[in-house]
Amino acid sequence: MNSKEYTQIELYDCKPGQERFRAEVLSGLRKSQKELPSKYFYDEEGSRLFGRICTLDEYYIPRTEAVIMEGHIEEMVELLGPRVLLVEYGSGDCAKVRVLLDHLHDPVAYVPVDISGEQLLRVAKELALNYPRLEVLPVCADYTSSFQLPISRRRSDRVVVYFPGSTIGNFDPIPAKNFLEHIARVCGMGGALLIGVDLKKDPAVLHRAYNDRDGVTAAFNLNLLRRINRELDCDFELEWFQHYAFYNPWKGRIEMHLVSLREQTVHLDNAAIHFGKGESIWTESSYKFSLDEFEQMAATAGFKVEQVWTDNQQWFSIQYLVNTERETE
Ligand code: AVI
Repeated sequence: MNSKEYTQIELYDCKPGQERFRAEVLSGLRKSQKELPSKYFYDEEGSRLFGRICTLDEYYIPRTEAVIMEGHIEEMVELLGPRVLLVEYGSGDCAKVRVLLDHLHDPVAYVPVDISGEQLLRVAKELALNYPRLEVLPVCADYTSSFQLPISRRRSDRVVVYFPGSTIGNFDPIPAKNFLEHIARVCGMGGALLIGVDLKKDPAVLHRAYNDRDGVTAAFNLNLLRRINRELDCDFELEWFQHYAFYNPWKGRIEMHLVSLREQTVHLDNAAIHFGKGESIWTESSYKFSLDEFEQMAATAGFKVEQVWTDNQQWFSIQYLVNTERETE
């Protein structure tokens, strides 16, 4: 094997344990507006269902983002420059990053970060085979908490974080700003962020995207309860909860809930959690931005928006941000 080829893949495991999962579920269900963190959607079945959502006609995000990427990839890699260390948050099946990896000039390493360890190791091995000159350093972690970036063998000219899919929209405004600040520290002064940002649009389009006719999004939402039953030995009766998603124009976000169809009590450890008929568990927010709103939020985190690419309908954007303020952690 050529010494420049990297096919030995080791996983850096910083995955949150079951105890944290249990604690976050319990504290969310004890709130007056019950809630569950959306990051727990992605067990094996949840990741599979999300993969199906991404193929739905109604869910415009992946195809719109892909069209923008493909149409502007040359400009993007020019801006990113050579010898980049590329970090992807929430890398999933690592499908999107391939366009970048195919075009980047001599990338030093690729660090996919994901909470789903088995999938991560499998796709990291595949990538290492497909890109033998690239060092692949997978990190299994909840990327919303801080974790140590692995050190690449070759020195990079800059660290670039890739955060596609508008997952930034799944954070509330203050956590979103904190998260962008954390990214700024990871990529360091002069480092950059290439991020997918979903834009404000006709609420009817948004409503359809989160209420697809095949009920895949509903199954994705309900699967969270199935996961909690299985992993935390809880007794949610899934047939008595219903998916409910709507656009809240005042807050500029889709809210996804699970509504209790009757009065009922659910048990978790020693806690009995009571639900009134019609009461909901808030499972996800998906914020939609105007270009100005996003630019302002990025600026509060120390990022300057240098370039924005959108589709013809201005439904989605990919933005290139440079860290002008924050030193590395
Ligand atoms: C991952 N995230 C950007 C998706 C979204 O659109 O907020 C998750 C999703 N929820 C329902 N459908 C898709």
